[in-house]
Amino acid sequence: MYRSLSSIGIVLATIAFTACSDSISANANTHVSVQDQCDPASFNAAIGAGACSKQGNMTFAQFNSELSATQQVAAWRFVPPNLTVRVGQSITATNDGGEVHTFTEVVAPECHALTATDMIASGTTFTADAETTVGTEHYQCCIHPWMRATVTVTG
Ligand SMILES: [Cu+2]
Repeated sequence: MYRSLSSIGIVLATIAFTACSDSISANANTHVSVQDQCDPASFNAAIGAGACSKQGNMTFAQFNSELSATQQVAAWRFVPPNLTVRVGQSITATNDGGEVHTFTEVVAPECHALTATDMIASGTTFTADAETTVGTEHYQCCIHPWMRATVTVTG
């Protein structure tokens, strides 16, 4: 009898552990892809060498045209824009674009206090501070302020 009860306990513990890790990985939600479509020839000509280090399909003129018309450029974005994490988890942001971006948690003046370590070079990954409180947090790229993500932090 003891033996079967302890076996059940092990099975239940395994199910609980599996369910727990499944719910974390099913979210796949602690990672954000930072994206843009900068065309290196025109961006580097306009901004400077190295401004765009990956092959994208939007010229600098097209970028400015869309920005002027809509105050944003849709291809410059965080994917996904909405994430859910638990307290204690942090979000990593990989720059899959060609320009430098930031992934900065914003409440008020964070974008005015950036340092070199906040810059996410093309092809690199940045890990934000672990979330410490339940609630809703907002992140943005301080260079392209329409690039935003909303993070729901659960207990
Ligand atoms: Cu950006």
